[in-house]
Amino acid sequence: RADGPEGDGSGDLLARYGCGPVPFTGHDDALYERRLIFDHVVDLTEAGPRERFEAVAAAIRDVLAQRWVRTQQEHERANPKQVYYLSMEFLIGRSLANNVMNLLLSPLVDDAARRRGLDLAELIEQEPDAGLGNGGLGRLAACFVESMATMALPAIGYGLRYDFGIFRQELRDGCQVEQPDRWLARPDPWEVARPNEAVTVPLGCRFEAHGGEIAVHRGQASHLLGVPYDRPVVGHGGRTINTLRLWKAETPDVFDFGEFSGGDYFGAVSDRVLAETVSRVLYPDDSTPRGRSLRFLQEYFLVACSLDDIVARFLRRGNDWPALADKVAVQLNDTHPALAVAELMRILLDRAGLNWDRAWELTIGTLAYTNHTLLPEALETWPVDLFEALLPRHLEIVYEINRRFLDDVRAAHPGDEAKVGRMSLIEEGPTRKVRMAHLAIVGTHSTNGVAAIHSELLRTRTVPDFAAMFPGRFGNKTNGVTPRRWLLLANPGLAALLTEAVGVGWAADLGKLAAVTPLAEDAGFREHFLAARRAAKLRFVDWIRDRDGIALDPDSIFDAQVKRIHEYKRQLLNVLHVVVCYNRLRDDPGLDPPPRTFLFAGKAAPAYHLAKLIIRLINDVGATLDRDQAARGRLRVAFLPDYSVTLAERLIPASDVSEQISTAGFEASGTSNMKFMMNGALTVGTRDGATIEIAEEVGEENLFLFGLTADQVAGSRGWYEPRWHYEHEPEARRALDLIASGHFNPGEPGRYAPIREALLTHGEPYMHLADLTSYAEAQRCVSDLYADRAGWARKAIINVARSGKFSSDRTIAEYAGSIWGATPCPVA
Ligand code: B1H
Repeated sequence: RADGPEGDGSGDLLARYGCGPVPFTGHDDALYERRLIFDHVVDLTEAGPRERFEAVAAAIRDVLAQRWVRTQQEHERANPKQVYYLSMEFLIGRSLANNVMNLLLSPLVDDAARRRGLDLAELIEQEPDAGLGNGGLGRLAACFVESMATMALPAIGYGLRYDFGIFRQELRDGCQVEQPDRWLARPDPWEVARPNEAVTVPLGCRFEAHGGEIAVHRGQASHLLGVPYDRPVVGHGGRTINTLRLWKAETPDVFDFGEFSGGDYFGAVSDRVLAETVSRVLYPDDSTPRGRSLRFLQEYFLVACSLDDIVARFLRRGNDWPALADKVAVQLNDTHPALAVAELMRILLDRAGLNWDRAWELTIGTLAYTNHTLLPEALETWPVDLFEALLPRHLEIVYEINRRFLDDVRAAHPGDEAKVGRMSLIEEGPTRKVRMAHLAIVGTHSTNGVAAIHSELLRTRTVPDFAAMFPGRFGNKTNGVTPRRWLLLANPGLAALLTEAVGVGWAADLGKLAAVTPLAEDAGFREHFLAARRAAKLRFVDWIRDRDGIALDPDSIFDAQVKRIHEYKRQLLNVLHVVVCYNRLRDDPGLDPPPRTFLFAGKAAPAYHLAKLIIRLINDVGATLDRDQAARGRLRVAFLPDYSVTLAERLIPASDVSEQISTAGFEASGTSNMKFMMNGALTVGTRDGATIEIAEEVGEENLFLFGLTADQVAGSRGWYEPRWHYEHEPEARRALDLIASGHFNPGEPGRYAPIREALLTHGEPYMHLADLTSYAEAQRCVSDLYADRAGWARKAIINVARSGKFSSDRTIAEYAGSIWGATPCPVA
């Protein structure tokens, strides 16, 4: 075929790897029926939607099984440099439609479903999201493993198989209520348990868990068992199928029932439950870890299981220790797996018997670290006491790393004990703590940030002493997102139009979209483009009505801010602007701006009270606008509950405006900004994170930038006075006063006093009021442009056309080239 069956560029990819698509089942067209009958023991006509979903998914897994095995065999045979991505989070979402797409099976599956009268859309809705992450960091990991498979890199992702992923968010009276996410309540059709490859994790003590913390019992060592559960990571084109290996914590039978249990049958069985608490639940804190001791154990469990597995694979392939850094590259997703530095040293010293210098050289050469946030409260530290109880040998190693490191610091800066204190791996104080970021920088050969500005701030402000000492270690890898899930799958109408415009191949080579640029001037193309966007909007309107009973007006501008609720992301700035607009409408009923629907979605960390209050405010404002004649039909606010990968896939293609309004210098990168751009939304944003690079790609005239720069924000620290804005800017004052007056919450007038208080505090760190005027001005430009259909379409098309840089394939190519030294290992 000249074109792939998707009409999406897969033909090109197939040509690249030299063969056509493998048929659905190897000519076995009854896989689905067999799965239904034999797995579910149910008559074909009586199977419910969930059973039908499981049978379809199992049939797809049957199709990919042989390719998955073949990928592993090829990697074993070729012994290439193997890449490992260690992450506490993989925010995967659903897999069925994604796997069908990447296997290039869509036409066959559509046809097979049609012949059987199966409603595929209904079956797809049966799959729960695998929500094993909080937000951007976890979704990035999922995009990365997909890109690595697409690019035929020999790569494995390692994470934890949480029984409960990110909590399900319900709204009651406009307030967030957390519910457990029972994503494994029904069997997951994608995972393969491999109990025979379980690994043992020794600990320095026994422990009990209480409320997310552990109590340690010193003196008696204990063990955990790590059981791997493998999930296929299908590369686009279906040639390489890599593995995402997630660890489940269990108790080793021999241990509990043998020497330790001492006849205490009941105690031993309940200890098994205790051990399993280690992988029970994902901690729901985005950007700011809460320092719970059970989390420390989770992090070590991930590191110990994964490194044991990595080393076993390395040796099994016939390699010898000196080749470790030539055959293995381990990327640490933030400091969460930074214990890998101490664990790998322990393996090389105690197991391989290498001397310190050799072990250290190999450790540094093998490991690399990505930083994802500059928020000081987010930099992980763990009490030395916790190390001492659970991982005494690791603490010894950390101390020795620190001793040698500080010797080097002193040699370079004699007499500068202040610097030594700043750089030490140990934070001295009432409780002594290990600084995980310092351990990660010192113990790896590469430290990178996730957008240009972030990497620069990391070097110049957060860890300048380290950047001076190890200048060659610091770099930037601007984030990206996979265009397969976020464009080809999420927006089939636009995807088809792009294929028509630039031909096949763009989905695996997003730079090809640049050829769309001149079509922004083609009136016919603009109409097709607007029609595709309209179709996505209508699809979303239907979907969200069915899901939540929320009725949206597709003739209004869909203006979306969807991300975790956090003060630095400034959902409050958005709300203040909505209230400014509301006041204008109340003042002047003759005003006629284009109707707008402000869409919010996002979860608040359960203990982050102000973030939860922000959710309630958004809901109160939304309900008030709906009741008020002045706003009706012109200005709406909707909070969509339970933001998830699946909701994002539907909402982003339907959105006209992308809100990226963090205080400059606070958002490391952002990745939804890229997804919106790719789908043709226009950005209203600050000069922060990767939004700066989006502006560079599209040109500042093709988005709406506003607000203070990161330098201006940093320069105002200490003297910023929000009251000045309150007193001199009538619209800001009226908006704040209306919120504080109880207008949106007559039943409980004082409800939003804490928000007013926070926004008016001297030195308010996120500078909401300082940016409100320029934000409102940018929003006025949005409304003006929307009235110009052609002008809007032009800019939107240019955004899509220039989104090539933000494919995670580009990001991964940079990691592979300049950090990992890894090359593709195509599977025949
Ligand atoms: C990001 C986190 C994070 N940065 C701690 N840091 C966590 C920190 O559970 N914890 O303890 C969880 C997550 N997440 C995000 O990473 C940044 O805020 C985004 O700007 C960035 O786009 C994303 C991916 O790099």
